[in-house]
Amino acid sequence: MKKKKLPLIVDTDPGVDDTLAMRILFGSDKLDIRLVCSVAGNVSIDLTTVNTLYLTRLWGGDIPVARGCVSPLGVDAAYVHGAGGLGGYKLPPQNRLPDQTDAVEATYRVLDEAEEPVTFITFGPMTNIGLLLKKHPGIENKIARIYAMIASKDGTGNITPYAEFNAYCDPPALRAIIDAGIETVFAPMHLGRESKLPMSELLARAEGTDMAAMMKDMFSGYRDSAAGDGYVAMYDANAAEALLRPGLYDFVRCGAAVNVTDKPGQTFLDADPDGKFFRIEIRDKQELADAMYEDLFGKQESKK
Ligand SMILES: [Ca+2]
Repeated sequence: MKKKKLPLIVDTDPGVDDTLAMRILFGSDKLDIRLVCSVAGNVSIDLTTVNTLYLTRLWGGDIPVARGCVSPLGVDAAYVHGAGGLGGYKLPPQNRLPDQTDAVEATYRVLDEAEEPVTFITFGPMTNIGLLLKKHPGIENKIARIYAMIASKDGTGNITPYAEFNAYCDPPALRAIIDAGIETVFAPMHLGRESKLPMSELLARAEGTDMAAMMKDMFSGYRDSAAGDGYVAMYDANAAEALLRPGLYDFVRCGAAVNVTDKPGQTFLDADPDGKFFRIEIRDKQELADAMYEDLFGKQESKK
């Protein structure tokens, strides 16, 4: 019997590493992606929406795309991801508009119509889901689980000394998810660096695929000082792989706390056998890298 596909909503702010994570998701035959929402984060909502629409049409066909929320703080990470969000890659001219103009209501409709709880994967700030919980109390019961690239496990940060970027952009939204007790699998900040991949190897493997030219341009305008020159920190891809290949990670049961006052966005994911949440840790870096290469570019003959 054919296995049922997992109903999924994707929430993203592309983003160079979002792009790679989306490629991994769209390449899977295990998912029933019902909606893709943009959210402001790496760049403004106008740009993340254009990028989300482009990437979804490229790899996901007619999956509906909804425009999400603006950034409450107006911060972005264009210094890492380039002015347009996709490094040095310039999108071909597009005239398509999002199918829905309000990601919060589009998400609500998908959940309301679903016969079973729906899983989420989030690669950006939690703004859309935070607002969803506020506007539609009780809707958390229709959310099966959230896989999220957000937070650090120990109160350290990248955008500030104490806050990870996605958590920093909207701490109250993250708190709303924690308070609602939605089972969340956190792919914390440090995994991005632990799973970093050399651009040269990514480009060599992309050779001959539809991603070759795009990745070359993308990497030309991308620089993450945390990963180091010549590397891509695979932050968002860890959330995708945790969903698709859970065996690559240890799922550590934990609590979750986020500071919304004096150190906004500071998070702690302390191990706790009675905790409601999970944080993932990489089991074997080489195995994970091989899985990411395969999910990005397909199975390849080993290079002699
Ligand atoms: Ca992201």
